[in-house]
Formats: sequence, C-alpha cells, structure tokens
Amino acid sequence: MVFLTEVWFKITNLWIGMYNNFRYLMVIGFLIIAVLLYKFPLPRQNSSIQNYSHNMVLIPGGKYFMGSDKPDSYNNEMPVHEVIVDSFFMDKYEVTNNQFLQFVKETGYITTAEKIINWSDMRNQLPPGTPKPPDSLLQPGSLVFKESKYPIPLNDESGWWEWKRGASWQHPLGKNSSIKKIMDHPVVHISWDDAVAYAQWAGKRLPTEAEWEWAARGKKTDAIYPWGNESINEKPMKANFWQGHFPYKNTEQDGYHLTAPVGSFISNEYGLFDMSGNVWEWCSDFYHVNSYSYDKEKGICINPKGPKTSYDPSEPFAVKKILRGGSFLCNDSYCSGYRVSRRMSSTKDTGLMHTGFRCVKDIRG
Ligand SMILES: [Ca+2]
Ligand SMILES: [Ca+2]
Repeated sequence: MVFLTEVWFKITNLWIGMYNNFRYLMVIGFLIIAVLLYKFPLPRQNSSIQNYSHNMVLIPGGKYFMGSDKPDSYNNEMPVHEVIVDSFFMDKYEVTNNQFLQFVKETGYITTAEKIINWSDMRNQLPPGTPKPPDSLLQPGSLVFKESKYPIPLNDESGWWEWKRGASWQHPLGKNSSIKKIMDHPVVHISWDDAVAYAQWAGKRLPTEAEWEWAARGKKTDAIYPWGNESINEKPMKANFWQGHFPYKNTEQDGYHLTAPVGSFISNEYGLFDMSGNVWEWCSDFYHVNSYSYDKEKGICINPKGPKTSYDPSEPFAVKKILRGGSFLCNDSYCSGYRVSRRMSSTKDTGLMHTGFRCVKDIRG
C-alpha cells in the first residue's frame, strides 16, 4: 500500500512537472511566433488592393449592355450593344480642389483656362473662314454659369453661359472668386488635357467610356440611375442636380446651388459617389456620333477604347471627347445627364464651370 502511494505520488509530480514545462514551452512558442511575425509579416492578399483601397474601389469586370433604348434616351445612346470590361480600380470621388492643388504645387502645372488661347489651334476646330476674334477674347478665361432671372429658350446655351476672363479652377466664378472655402468640392474648369495631366501625375488614367458606364451602373445592369429606377426627383435627394426650373429658378431641395462637397449623397453599390450629378466627368474616348452603331456591328466589344477619330455633325470640325454623369445644372427639362447611359461631349480644350473628372487605375498597372 505504501509502495502504491509512493508510485502515485511520483506519477503526480511527474505530471505536474510536465504540465509546468508545457506551459513554459507554450509561452516560449508564442513569443517566438510573435517575433517571427514582427520580423517576417505574412504576405498581403494583393498589394495593389492594399495600396489603393483607401481612395479607390475595385470594380470587378463583367459583361453588360452599354447604352439605352429606353423612351427618354437620346439617339447617340443607341444601339444598345454588348461590352466586356476587365476589372479596374476607380476613384470613389471626383477629384477635389484640394487634390488638384497638390498636383499644381508639385508640378507647377498651368491649366488650359489659365493660358492665352492659341488662335491657330482654335481655328482648326472652327468652320473654314471663321474670322479671328479680338485679342481681348483670347485672354485666359473660361465659361461661367449665368443664372437667368426669367424663362429663356433652352435651345441656346449662350443664354446661361458667360465667358469670364480670369475664371479658372482657382477662380471658378471669375477672377475675384476663390476656392478657399470649397477645397472638398470637385475641381472645375478642367479641360481634357488638364485631366490627363493630373491622372498621369497620380499614376492613374482617365476611364474609358465603357468602364465609366459599367462602374456607374453599380451592379444594376438595366437601371436608369446608379441607385436603380426611382426617379431622381423623389426624396430623399440622391444627387446634386438642379431642382425647379432651369436656368432661372433653383429650389435647392438637395441643399446645393452649385457644386457640393464630394460624397455628399449616397454611393452606388460599388461605393462610388456622385456618378450622377455634381460635375461632368471626362472619359478618355473621342466622341463620334456613330460609334455605338460601329460597335454593335463588331459584336461583343472587349475593353473598347472608343473611336479613333471624333465626329459630331453639329460641330464637324471640333475634336471632341466624352463626358459622363451630368452636373449640378442638370434637370429633366433640359439635360438628364445623371442617367447612367447619357452621353455628352466637348472639345478637349474646353473646361467649364461644371466640368471635372475622376481617375481609374489598372489592377496590374
Ligand atoms: Ca443642386
Ligand atoms: Ca459626377
């Protein structure tokens, strides 16, 4: 009996000793693992995603029907045609004044609106024989929105655009205005050339028109707007556009008369803000009135980059690029630019008070 007690006692001590040693081993093991993880962190899932997820979102690639043949569509939105786009990153927001300021500070870049207009360049985009305007009209400046006090014909844009010397991204309403209090608003008075220069500096590029529309649709492949089919005029307000009667009465139900800080309204399902409204956004493609017809004839278009040349019968000599998404000036009575399929174009050296951009980046860029 004494023998058994001693054996039991020894076995118990041995077990306790092993248990204590095991605890020490566990602690030492954890310490070693912690040191190893500190020195040799685990590889990240995807370095590109890590680097850009803060300001950009991943837009997964896919196939969709580009354009629209719905009743409110314009002829240049037709025919609807099949498009495939690869995955890419896209800025969550339109480029802001603050971001553009950083670009200008680092590079000394001067925008198109801040330069004297080159008449020989301009002449090439006008009908032959167009007389040279006086030098006073070739001074640096841009087109600023001029609100009317009463109803005016909506077929003459000169009724609400005014050329202002000194207007530029730094002075959006004219030379005496400032961006100091709107640094988080989208930069405006940006030409296509300016947008491309910024994108290159940022290590990005402008979206193709097909990428822009695919991203704007936000997984809703047949919807009218980035949020679905609910009318833009239904509350709560889902974008910064023009409520009331354009261009003489803005009831500001969305809270903003002109631009709004980026991200002031709901995002689409990809997490993109202001794909409808706020400012028009440049795309990389030329505008050609028949490009959708040509694309339809090709069958499924894979990563289309637009036509090789520009052609707009209303301005046959102009070299025009695509703009998308509408602006704070859009209203159903005049311009439904906030529809995901709506197309706009402008000469690449034109920046207006409602024109900005956002960038994209290739995943393996
Ligand atoms: Ca508004
Ligand atoms: Ca926009």
